Amino acid sequence: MLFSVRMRAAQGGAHEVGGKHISGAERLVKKECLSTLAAYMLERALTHSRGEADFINITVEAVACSAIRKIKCLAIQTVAVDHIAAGRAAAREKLIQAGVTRQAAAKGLELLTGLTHSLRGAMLVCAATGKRLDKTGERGVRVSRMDVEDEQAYHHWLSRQGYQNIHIKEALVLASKVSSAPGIRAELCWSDDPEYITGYVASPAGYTRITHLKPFGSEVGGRIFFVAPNAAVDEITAYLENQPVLVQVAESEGSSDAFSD
Ligand code: PML
Repeated sequence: MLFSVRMRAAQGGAHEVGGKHISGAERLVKKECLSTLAAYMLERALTHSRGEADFINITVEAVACSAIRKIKCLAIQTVAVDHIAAGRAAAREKLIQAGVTRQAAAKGLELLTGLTHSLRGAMLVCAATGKRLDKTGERGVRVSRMDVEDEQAYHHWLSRQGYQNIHIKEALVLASKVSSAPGIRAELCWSDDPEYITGYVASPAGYTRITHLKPFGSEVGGRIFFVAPNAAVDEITAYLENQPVLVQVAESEGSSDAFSD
């Protein structure tokens, strides 16, 4: 048995009563890790660069191992750009390569740039029209119940490729789960951390980091999941929110080709 641990923190009261989102985290861990992890999550919510939380919710739920789906980690590529306009143009092209229409890619970018504050979850958008499909409003769809299968192997795999920071570690697990959902064509994300300007486009073909997607100092970030036209939005949402997933990395050096199923 594993335990799903979900943390969300806000300032000015709970999210439900209009508090500002400060931090969130998702893990799937063994029982013996629970108290250390809960203490780490509390500390993180109280010392975040978005501000100090005054509402912190940590939910712990048992998950049967038989319910867990194992999926492969997406391979990483980094595209270095000098400024936001170049970053957003690169993001648009990546989305188009992943099967999002030019119109939907432009609308998705508009939706993210048009936010005045960060959503806790993601917007689901049609990959053909760019129309928002989920009905979750200010909350967004929150991707939950995921982790890596072997934390040490994951950290080695990342650091062999020169990647160390917590943003990548967490975002790549989330993006791998999102890309494994039925009907997902691509994801576009940039951080709500004011000090972090790298964002990414992910799709079943891989995870492309783009080094400049938002202005330094901006607290507004978010995620758009582009879904195939006529995809079952309720089914995708249920998978993203409820299906427990463990992400596996390839065992041999920095390559995701080395998997044996
Ligand atoms: C986040 O931390 O909120 C999103 C991180 C996006 C980019 C992560 C990366 O550097 O690959």
